[in-house]
Order: sequence, then C-alpha cells, then structure tokens
Amino acid sequence: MSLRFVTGNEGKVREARAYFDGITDVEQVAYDYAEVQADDLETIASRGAVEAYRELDGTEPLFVEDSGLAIEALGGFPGPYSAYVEDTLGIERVWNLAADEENRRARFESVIAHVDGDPADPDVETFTGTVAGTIVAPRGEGGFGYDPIFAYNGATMAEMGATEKNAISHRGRAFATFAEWLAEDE
Ligand code: ITT
Ligand code: NA
Repeated sequence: MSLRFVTGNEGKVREARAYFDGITDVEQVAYDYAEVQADDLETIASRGAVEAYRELDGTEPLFVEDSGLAIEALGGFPGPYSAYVEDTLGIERVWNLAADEENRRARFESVIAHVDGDPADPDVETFTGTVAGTIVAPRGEGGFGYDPIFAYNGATMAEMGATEKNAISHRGRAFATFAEWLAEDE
C-alpha cells in the first residue's frame, strides 16, 4: 500500500513520511487544488480532496490536509487565512501582534480529507487534530510556517524533530486517527 498526499508543502510531506515510516510509503502529488473561502477547514479540505481526485485520474485514493492557526486574543486570526497571512505579513509580524496581548494562547487545527470510490459520487472521510499552545518570539530552525512562534510545553515546534512534533501536533493527531481508519479498512 502507498498513500498519495496532494500538497505543495514539503514540510507536511516530511511529517507524513516520519509518521508512516515502516507502515506505508507516502507519495507527494503536486496538484494545486482551489481553496474555497469557507470558514471551516473540514469544508475546505473535503472540497479540495474531491476536486483533486476528479482532476487527477479518479482511480487511486488520495488525501489532502488543511491546517490553520487561531490566536485567541485576536478573535481566531489568522484562521482560514493562515497561508495568506504567512505569505503577506510573515510570522515575525504575527508575533508582534500577539506580543501586544496579555493572552498568548493559540490553537492549531488540522483536517485530513481522504477520497476514494466513484469520482461522480466519491467517498470522503475526514480526520481532525488540534493542539493548544502559546505564541512566543521566534525560536528554532526546524519545521515550517508558524512553527518558530508556536510553543508547546516550553519548546517551539521549530525546536522539535518531525517525530517529536508529530507526537503532540495537530497534524500528528490527525495522522493518528487517519492511520487507525486505514488499518481497519485493510
Ligand atoms: P497545501 O499545499 O497542503 O495546501 P499550504 O502550505 O498551503 O500547503 P495550508 O493551506 O494548510 O498549507 O495552510 C496552512 C498555513 O498554516 C500555512 O501558512 C502553513 O505554513 C501553516 N501551517 C500549517 N501547519 C503548520 C504547522 O504544523 N506548523 C506551522 N505552520 C503550519
Ligand atoms: Na493549502
């Protein structure tokens, strides 16, 4: 068995390979699916997975993963705009916004959408994971995206290796429920 992961994000692929090491190969498929501006990640991920499935061959199962950061004191910002805000403001300025707040609590959320079956009426399964942490001044060289400013138990996610990060992260938790479902399905 091999899994097809539709993503342009190398960091996500690294984490998927670390998680499924010894279980299954993870193949990266670089199809850029449209991200609908829906508020919830589950809708974004499900629609993206179905679109990719139809645009590709529609025969081999695949999955996508969408994630976002929500900073409590900023009303959940950047939320569904996390990728856009990282590209435009950058994480240093997101840190500056949070630094003005007393409450530095934040959460990461991850949704995996797996699609299989008839492309006209596909079977979509979603798996979610979250992690609560704190926004801090940037630290660490590992990971990707907001990792240098997201701390969990005193360490930023950029200070963790992929396996260590998977053990606590939103994506690692989503991988865990996904892996359980894959094992049942075999
Ligand atoms: P895809 O091709 O898979 O969509 P992407 O990088 O566009 O890759 P998302 O649409 O899920 O990913 O955007 C999520 C944003 O949140 C983006 O800015 C990521 O860098 C960031 N992000 C997601 N997971 C993260 C993590 O584990 N650590 C730090 N930042 C993360
Ligand atoms: Na994306």
